[in-house]
Amino acid sequence: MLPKRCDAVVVGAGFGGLIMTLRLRELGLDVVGLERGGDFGGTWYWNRYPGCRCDVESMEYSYQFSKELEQEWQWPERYSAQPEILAYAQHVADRFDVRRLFHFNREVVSAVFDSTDSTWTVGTREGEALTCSYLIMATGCLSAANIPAFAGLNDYKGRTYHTGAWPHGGVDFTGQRVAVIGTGSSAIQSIPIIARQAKSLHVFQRTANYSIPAQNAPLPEETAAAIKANYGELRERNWNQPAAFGAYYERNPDSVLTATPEERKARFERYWVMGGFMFLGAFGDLVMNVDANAHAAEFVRSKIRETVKDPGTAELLCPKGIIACKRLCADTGYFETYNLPHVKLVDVSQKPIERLNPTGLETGGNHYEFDAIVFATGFDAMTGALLRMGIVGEGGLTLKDKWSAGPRTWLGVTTSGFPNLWMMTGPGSPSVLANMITGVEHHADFISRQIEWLRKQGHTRIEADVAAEDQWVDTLNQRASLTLYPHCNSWYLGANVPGKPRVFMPYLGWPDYVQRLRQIEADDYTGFKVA
Ligand code: N01
Repeated sequence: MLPKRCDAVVVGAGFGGLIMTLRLRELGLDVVGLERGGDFGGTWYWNRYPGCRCDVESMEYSYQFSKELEQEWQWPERYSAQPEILAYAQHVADRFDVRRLFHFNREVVSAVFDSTDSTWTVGTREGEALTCSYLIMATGCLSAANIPAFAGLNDYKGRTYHTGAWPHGGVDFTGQRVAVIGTGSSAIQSIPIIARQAKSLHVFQRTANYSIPAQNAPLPEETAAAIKANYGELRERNWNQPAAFGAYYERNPDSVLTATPEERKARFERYWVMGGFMFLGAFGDLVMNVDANAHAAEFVRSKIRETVKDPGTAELLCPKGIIACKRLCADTGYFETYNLPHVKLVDVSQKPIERLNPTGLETGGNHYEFDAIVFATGFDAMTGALLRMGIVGEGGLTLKDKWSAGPRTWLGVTTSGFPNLWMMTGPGSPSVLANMITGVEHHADFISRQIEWLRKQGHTRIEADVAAEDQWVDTLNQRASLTLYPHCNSWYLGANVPGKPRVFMPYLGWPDYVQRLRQIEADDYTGFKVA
C-alpha cells in the first residue's frame, strides 16, 4: 500500500531515480519511489533484446558517488551487456538500502499541483493517490516506446516485440521467419544475434545508419586495476569532456580539410580500430563542418562496401547524409550479417510499409510472411514519458499544452508554471548528449541541494522564472543551429514521431553546463522564483 502523504516522490527506478532517492533520504526527507516496472534498472530493465549493450565504456558508465562501490565492482567487458548493467543497478539499490523506499508495478498516470498548499498529488494506474511537497520525474529520455501506427497493426496474428519492452524470459527465434523493422542502435545490436537463430530474417530499412564497430572485448583485470588506481583523476578529466566520457582517448584537434589523403586515411583507420564514438575524435571538425563531415561519412561508406559482398545490398546500407547528426551506432558484426544467405534487406525509403495483415506485412506491392515481427522503431524521446503522464501545473495548465510547440525548460531541470517539480536529464539539459550516469548524478546533487536550501530558507515553493526559461530556450536553439545536428531526421528533433514538434531537445555543451549550474547555485538560484 502507498502512503497518502510524504515529503518527496521520485518517479522512476532507473539510475536517475535511484541516486535521487538516495540523496533525498540523506536530507532526512520522507521519500517514496514509484516505478512502473518490477525492479530497478530503468532503460536496462526494459531493453532486454538480444545483443543489448552500452556504447559508453563500462569503467565510465558507472556511479561516482561511492569510492568503495567504484573500487569493488568488477566489469567483465569493455562495453557492458544489459544483464551486467542491470545487475549493477540492482546491487546499488540493495547496497545503499534504497529498495525499501520504492513501490514497483506502479505506473504514474497523473500529477496535479495544488497551489493552496504547494503540493503535488500523483495518481497511479493502479488507482492510488499520493500527495507530496516535491515531485521529481526520473522517467528517462528513451523510455516511451514508439510503435508506428501501421494500418492493420492489430490484424497481424504472429508474435510482435518492441526492443524497448522485451519479454523477461527472452525470445527463441529458432526456426522462425523473422522481420525487424528499423535500423537504429537497437536494431543494429540485435540483428546479428537474431540472424543466428532465425530461419530467415528480413530487415526493413527506411534510413541507412552509420555504425562503427564497437571493438568490444573482455576487460583485462590489469586495465581495470590501472584505472581504479587513479579513478578520481579519470572522472575529473571526464567532467571536462564534451560528453562527459572518453578522457582515455586522444582527440585530434586538427582539421580533416588540411590533411593529405594519406594522412586522412591513416588517421581514420587508427580511430576506426579504437571503436564506437572514438571514431569521431579522428579530427577536430567532423561534427562542426559539413565538408569535414563528408570525409568521415565517405570513410564509413568505404568500410561498408568492403564488408558487404552483394554490391546492391552494400549500396542500400550506405548512409547518404551527415554522420553523427543522428546518434552514431556501435555494432558487433552488423554489416557482416548481410552476407548470410538467409538475411535480406528491404528498402522502404521510397515505398513505405503499407500495412500489416494476419500473416505479415505489405510494402512495394509485395507481401512478406513472418512468424514474428520485431519493432526496433525507437522511442518518443525526451518528452514522451513526461507528456504521457498527464501533468497539470499552476492554474490548470497542462504540460502537454505548455509544450505543444516543443519543450520549454529552465536548465532542463524545471519548467515555469510547474512549481516544486523537477526533471532529471529533462529536455534542455545535455542528457542524451552526455554520459547518462554522470548526468543523473549531477542532477541528483543539484536538485537535492536546491531542496535543502529551500527548506533552510523556509520557502515552500520554487519555480522557474519565465524570462530565464525563455533565454535558456533561445540559447539552446542558437547552439544547436551552429552545429550539424538539426540537419537530419533524428529523434533529437522529434522527427521520428509523426506530428511531434520539430525542436532540438538536448542542450549542447556539457562542461559549461556544469559550470553554469554551479554558478546558479552559488548565487542562491538565479532564474528561480521562491515563495
Ligand atoms: O531507435 P531509433 P533505437 N517505418 O529511433 C525506424 C539509444 N540506444 O531504439 O531513421 C520504417 O534510433 C527508423 O527509421 P528512420 C541510442 O541513443 C543506445 O534503435 O526514422 N521504419 C529507425 O531506423 C539510440 O539512438 C544503445 O527513417 C521506421 C528505427 O526505426 C536510441 O536509444 C542501444 C518507422 C528507430 O531507430 C534509440 O535507438 C540502443 C516506420 N514507420 C539504443 N518508424 C547503446 O548504448 C521508425 N522506423 C548501444
